[in-house]
Amino acid sequence: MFSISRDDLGPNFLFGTATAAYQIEGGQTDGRGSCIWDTFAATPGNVKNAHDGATACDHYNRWPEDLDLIRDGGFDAYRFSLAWPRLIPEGTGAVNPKGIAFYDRLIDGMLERGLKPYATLYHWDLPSPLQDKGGWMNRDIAKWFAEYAALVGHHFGDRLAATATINEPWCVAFLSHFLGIHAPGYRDIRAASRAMHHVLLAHGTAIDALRAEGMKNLGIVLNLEKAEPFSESAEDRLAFDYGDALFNRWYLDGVFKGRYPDILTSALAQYLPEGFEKDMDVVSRPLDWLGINYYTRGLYKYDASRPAFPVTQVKGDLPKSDLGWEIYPKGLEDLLVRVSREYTKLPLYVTETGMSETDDTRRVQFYDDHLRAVANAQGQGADVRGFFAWSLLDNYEWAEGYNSRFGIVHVDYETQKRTPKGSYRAFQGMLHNTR
Ligand code: IFM
Repeated sequence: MFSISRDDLGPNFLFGTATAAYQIEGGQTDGRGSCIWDTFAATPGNVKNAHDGATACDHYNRWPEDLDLIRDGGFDAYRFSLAWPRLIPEGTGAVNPKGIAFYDRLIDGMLERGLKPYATLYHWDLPSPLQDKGGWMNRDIAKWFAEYAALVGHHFGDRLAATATINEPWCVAFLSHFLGIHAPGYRDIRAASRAMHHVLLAHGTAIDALRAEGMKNLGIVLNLEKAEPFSESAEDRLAFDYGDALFNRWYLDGVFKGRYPDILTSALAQYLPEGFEKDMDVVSRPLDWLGINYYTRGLYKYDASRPAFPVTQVKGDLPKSDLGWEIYPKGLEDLLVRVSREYTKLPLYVTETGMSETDDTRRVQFYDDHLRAVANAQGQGADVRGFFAWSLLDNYEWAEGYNSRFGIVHVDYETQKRTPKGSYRAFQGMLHNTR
């Protein structure tokens, strides 16, 4: 059980659980097109055990049971993503009616159960035909994504409580085009620099397209970390400045200040798309809320062997999840306060937090501590309005495959049986006020 109670977060605080289409849906039938994760996972060496999302949690068929679990847990909202290749199999052009019908059923199913639909347009499943044209490296993605956004707004907009354009642009750009860990698996600084700008440009064109469809309550979901220097030396502080700029400030400054950090525009000058400055008013379109996904801190150390970018990220000595990520609730508190002081007074939502762990008692403690961190941030003036647990279900953890388990509900992948864990019961106890 949690030590924190619902009242500690304020009377209208929203609780939800989050998932993403590729990680749970499966159902690669009924006209769904190929996406970059299908081919990335099919390429040996990219994903542990060569796992892929072909079946995942079979949510495509089992969604009623999954929505029942969210309702019975006492949650108010469900954060889910729509699969672009299910709706527009080629990425642009012809629409798949069976894809529209699936999300009609899913969204109506949420409303019937009293759950608020919190939608994300893009959670990493780029249609393969668009990758063939360069994907996020191609400036035309701003048009392609706006076309897809308009379709979602047109068909589902009247039933969505809130809509985010992109989930975790750092992952879309840097993790996938520089570190090569996620699809499409590039390790190229020019590719990454282009994707870093185009992902935010496409966010802005999608906001325009959604507004043109009359939609309200629009935002973006950034994955942010509590960046810290390894020591207080001048060198490590410089390393921290680079690391913080690359992970946090590129996206926060871009979206809320309409400019990118100088330290990066200098370092990446020769790789960024020419004339990117002229796009910054689109990048910084006004929003209605900001989603923050928080998992851990980033600890930065000076590395003289990399003169162009003298930084290395090191592991600290905090307790860790089974993926080796440091557990740092105070980092969430500090981050929320920082964003609200330095960037925006918009409502903030913790759109994801959670841990990969088989010992669920640790997950209960994790959530209790992170909810307390949110309450502490509220006490310092941060306008935090909601918290979504990542994730409802154990699911496809990208390059880690199915062995990493983030769910508050266990999934047996042989039988697809769902079994609520202690962490689900802890939320249920708190949300039904029975602790
Ligand atoms: O599983 C992911 C999710 O897709 C995006 N945010 C982080 C989670 C855990 O790695």
